[in-house]
Amino acid sequence: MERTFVMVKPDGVRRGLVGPILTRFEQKGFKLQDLKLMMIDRELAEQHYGEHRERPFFGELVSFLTSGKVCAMVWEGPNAIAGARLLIGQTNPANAAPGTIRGDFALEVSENIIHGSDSAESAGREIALFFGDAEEPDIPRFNIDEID
Ligand code: 3AN
Repeated sequence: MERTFVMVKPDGVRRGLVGPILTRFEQKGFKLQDLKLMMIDRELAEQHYGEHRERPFFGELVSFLTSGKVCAMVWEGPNAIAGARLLIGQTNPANAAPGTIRGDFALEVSENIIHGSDSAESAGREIALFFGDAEEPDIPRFNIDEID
């Protein structure tokens, strides 16, 4: 079993694509482990995309990510990291195959709807960044079996 971090970016949330995206992950068979709709501040955006700090589009990327709410999620399943990237499609929507999320819903790399972790190391780092350590959840959790 593997866990991955997936985030619907502000363009996806604005366009009402959270539902269709959740559906695709659920239809594939991945299990939703955590989810929150949130604004991210500049510091979190810069930490999340730290590896792109030197790239010419970094400022634009951070402004875009902080321009509206994102939907942060943790999905679990066999090969969840690579599997999520297959559902998401190529970084540049112009090259993303039809049937993928970017292939079906986006046109340009600067607004490509969704992020998915690219490795086990990134997944661990990003889940901790957005949801805190599993041992110390940052919000109270309810056990669904204990709710009538
Ligand atoms: P992916 O999100 O598919 O892992 P990365 O990690 O290469 O792709 O890029 C991270 C994010 O940076 C992309 N999701 C995209 O929003 C943005 N990005 C990548 N390349 C460009 C570019 N040439 N111009 C503007 N934004 C870009």
